[in-house]
Parts: sequence; C-alpha cells; structure tokens
Amino acid sequence: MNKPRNDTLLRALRCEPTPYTPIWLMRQAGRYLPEYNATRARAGSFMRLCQDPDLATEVTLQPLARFPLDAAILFSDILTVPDAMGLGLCFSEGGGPRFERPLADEAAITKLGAPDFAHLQYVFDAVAAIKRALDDSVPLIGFAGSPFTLACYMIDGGSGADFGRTRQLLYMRPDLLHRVLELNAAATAIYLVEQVRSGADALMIFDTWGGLLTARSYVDFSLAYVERVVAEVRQRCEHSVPVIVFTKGGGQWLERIAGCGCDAIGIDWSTDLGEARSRVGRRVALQGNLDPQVLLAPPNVVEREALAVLRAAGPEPGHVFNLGHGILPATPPDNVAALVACVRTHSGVLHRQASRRTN
Ligand code: 1CP
Repeated sequence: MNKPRNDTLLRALRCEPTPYTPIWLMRQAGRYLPEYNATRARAGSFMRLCQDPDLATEVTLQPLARFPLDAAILFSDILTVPDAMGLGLCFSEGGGPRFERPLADEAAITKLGAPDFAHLQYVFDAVAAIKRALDDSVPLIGFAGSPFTLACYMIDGGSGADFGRTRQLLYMRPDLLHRVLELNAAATAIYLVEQVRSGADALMIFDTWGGLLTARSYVDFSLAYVERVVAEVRQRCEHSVPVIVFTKGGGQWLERIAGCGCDAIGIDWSTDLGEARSRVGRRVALQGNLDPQVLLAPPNVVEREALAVLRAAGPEPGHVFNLGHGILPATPPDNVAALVACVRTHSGVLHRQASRRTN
C-alpha cells in the first residue's frame, strides 16, 4: 500500500512534528453540502449511497474537492454491522436510523450471531474504490461504532433520547448485555481489519453513547470492549495502523481511555484540550474539539474560536484539528472554508515558532 503524499494526519496521530495541524471534520460529507443532497436524491436513499461503491466514492470526495482537508473518511455508517447480523436497518426521511428487528427480548439476544460478512462486502468495496480515487493524495480513515454504541441502537431499536432499554438491561440482565457486547466486539475487530486490508490508512471507533454510562459501567460495558477491539486489530493487521477512539461525553475518563491501546483520543467540545493534554501527557495524540455550533456563527467568530482551540492544544506535536462532534446540516459551507484556511495558516505559524524555540 502506498503512503499518502499528504501524511500530516498520520504523523500527527503518531505525535510526530508536522508543518501545520492537520484537519478533517466528523461528517464532512453530509447534508450541509448541496452536492451531497443532490447525489443522495439521485441515489434515492442513504443506504443506497452507502451500498454503491461509486456513489460512496463520489460523496466521500465532495468535501475534499471544496476544502484542502488532510483526510478522507469512508462514507458509510456504524449500523452496517448490526444490519449484517440480520436486524434490518432502515432510515426514516428525517435521517434517523431504525431496526426492523431490534433485540426486543432474551430470545432475540440468544439467537443473535456473528454478522454475515458477505453482506458487508459493499463497505470493503467502497474502501477500495475510494482508496483508488484518492490516488495517494490524503489518508483514508475507516471506522466502526463501539460495541456499546452499537448495542444501544440494537436494543432500543433506533435513535432515542437516552437509550433507556439498553441501560435498564445493564442493571437487570448484565449477562445478556455482555453477550451482545462480546459479539459486537468480535465482529467490529474483523470489520476494521477488513477495512485496513481494503486500503484504510487509519481507523476511528465512535463511542457516541459511552458518555451515558456511570463511571464504573463505562469501564466494564464500553471501554473494556473497545480495548478488546483495538488489541485484536493490532494482532491481526499486517502493518501498524493508527486508531482513534472517540467517546462523546468521555472527558472525565481520559486517563483510562489513553490506556486502552489507542493512538489518539477524540475529544468533544466540553473538555479543554490543554487540560486534556496535561492529564494524558504525551502518550496519545488528541483530536478535536471545536463546538459544531460555532460553524453557524459569522466567519470572524469561527476564526476566533478556531484560534482558541489551536492555543489550547499548544504548539507540541500530536494534535489533529476536528469538531467536537459531527458537522450540523445547517452549516454554511463558506464557514467550513474559513475554518480550514484559518487552521492551516495559524497552526503553520505556531508550529514554526515552536520549532524555532526547540532548535
Ligand atoms: O439523511 C442522510 O443523508 C443521512 C445522514 C447520515 C450521514 C451523512 C447518517 C444517518 N449517517 C451518515 C454518515 C456517517 N455516519 C458517517 C460518514 C463519514 C463522515 O463524513 O464523517 C459516519 C462516520 C457515521 C457514523 C455514525 N452513524 C455515528 C457515530 C458518529 C456520530 O455522529 O456520533 C452514529 C451514532 C451513527 C448513527 C446515525 N446514522 C445516521 C444518523 C443521523 C445517525 C445518528 C442518529 C442519532 O443521533 O441517534
């Protein structure tokens, strides 16, 4: 596999010096882009976009054609894995995911098995097609949901306010929840390794709902399974691939997350990056953490807030600029252009000052 010409992301994830801070954005291909909405309309549905490698490639590349981003992220969804376990994924017109056959009772959980990986071939084909289209320009990030975040959707049946059924099960029948998490962890490890074999240069594990848990259950029901996934990926991959772990609402557990075997921690907007750095030391890179709401403000506010994130991250290597969560559909694309330009220019100045100080 050839190395991307722009490898600032991969170097920052390894905490190596870079001439500027690399930037990519969670949900960078999405509904804030008119060209995404046009392709989605042509495809007819979100799932058809994911399942057609040519369309998935087209939408993956759309933000890169507009903005000088330092990474592409596979266009897909975390819920492809439970779909391949037979739960029947569908999306309502408003965009929220639903399962036709959620894990409604003990019998459904007992019957649950490994996914049919033939039903996930479209994901691996999309990775390979995107990798070819990128032509070694920037790295491609593959991804999966954390075992716990997948379980939230599988048990509650779709997006909900607080995934109360899943959290009830944790107290009433922890054995059943552990069974689901074990299956999810085994499936996720294979799923990520296949993405690497198909061309992914880095991996991200989205633990979007881990922050709903108590401190004790976060470790036992989410982080322990993320750790298992990371260890298995490391063992099965022929070459080393950086892994980013993002727990939304996980700011209070950063020291523990830093010890799960990952290379980088995704930080949401509620934690100060400077404080995060002093807590985890230089063991891992940090990714984040502009509040996505900032991108709805005028460009001068976007620049002011982006500078505050850069200053909090500090001049040392090991920061990847990103949002604290996904970009909002109402974001004006011009604000994204202003953000990317601001990060490139100002981080370049900060990095040059830092390297003069150390030379
Ligand atoms: O209507 C549409 O066009 C669908 C909107 C949409 C998009 C653009 C969904 C439905 N998924 C996606 C793509 C997607 N999902 C990516 C693409 C890569 C990128 O550009 O970043 C990624 C990485 C995801 C991952 C994902 N899906 C997560 C984890 C990240 C996060 O945002 O927290 C989660 C929780 C999902 C479930 C999901 N799929 C779609 C939606 C709207 C949701 C969230 C539902 C909820 O809030 O519960």
